Amino acid sequence: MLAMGARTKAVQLVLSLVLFVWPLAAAEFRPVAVWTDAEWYPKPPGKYAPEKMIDGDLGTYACLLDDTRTGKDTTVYPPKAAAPVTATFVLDLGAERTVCGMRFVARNAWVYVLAKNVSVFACTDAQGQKQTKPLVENQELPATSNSNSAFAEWQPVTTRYLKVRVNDSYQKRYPGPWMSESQIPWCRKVGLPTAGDGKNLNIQIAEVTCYDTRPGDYPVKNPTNVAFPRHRL
Ligand SMILES: [Ca+2]
Repeated sequence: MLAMGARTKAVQLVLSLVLFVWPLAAAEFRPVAVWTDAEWYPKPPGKYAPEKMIDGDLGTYACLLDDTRTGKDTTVYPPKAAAPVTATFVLDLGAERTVCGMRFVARNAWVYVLAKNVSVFACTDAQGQKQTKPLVENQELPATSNSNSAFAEWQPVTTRYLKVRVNDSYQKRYPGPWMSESQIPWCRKVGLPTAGDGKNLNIQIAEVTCYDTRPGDYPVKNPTNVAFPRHRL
């Protein structure tokens, strides 16, 4: 009888823990498909395809090429690409989900090549043409590298498809002169990935996920009266 009572208490404890934790745990949804009308870096074939941003592998990344070729320089790649570096893609969550934000994971390298500014829309088709509803517009993302994440957030919405317009990328010519005169030549010399030389204008994304509750690693600004938050001490 005593054992039964202890077991019941244990079950109650587990249940109450589950009920307590369940609403707080953020669910992240990995899209099941991605569509884009942008080109992607073609060599070697498939290595930088859009699907690499939804394959669950931080070591792979999509490399979308600038789709607004407003420049004159044909020696850059893609030819005539120019800032701002832009592209559009549509994520298919596979089913209707209630989502309030998107995580953009940077490529695992010491280079800033992730999206810099995005607008996100809900839509009702896989190519982002129908009933597009703006969720967040011209959201500036922090410069992010080394598998770290940048976030865009909006009021919760239930949708299957999300259209992302990248309004600019960090992968363009960085302001000089120290990058072009020292950092970039040094990277080339020691064989590290380079970015910011203005020769390649693209957007590189290792992973994209959507979430229903703000994730625990979302960077929250310090309250104005706190020098350093206790949870980060
Ligand atoms: Ca990937």
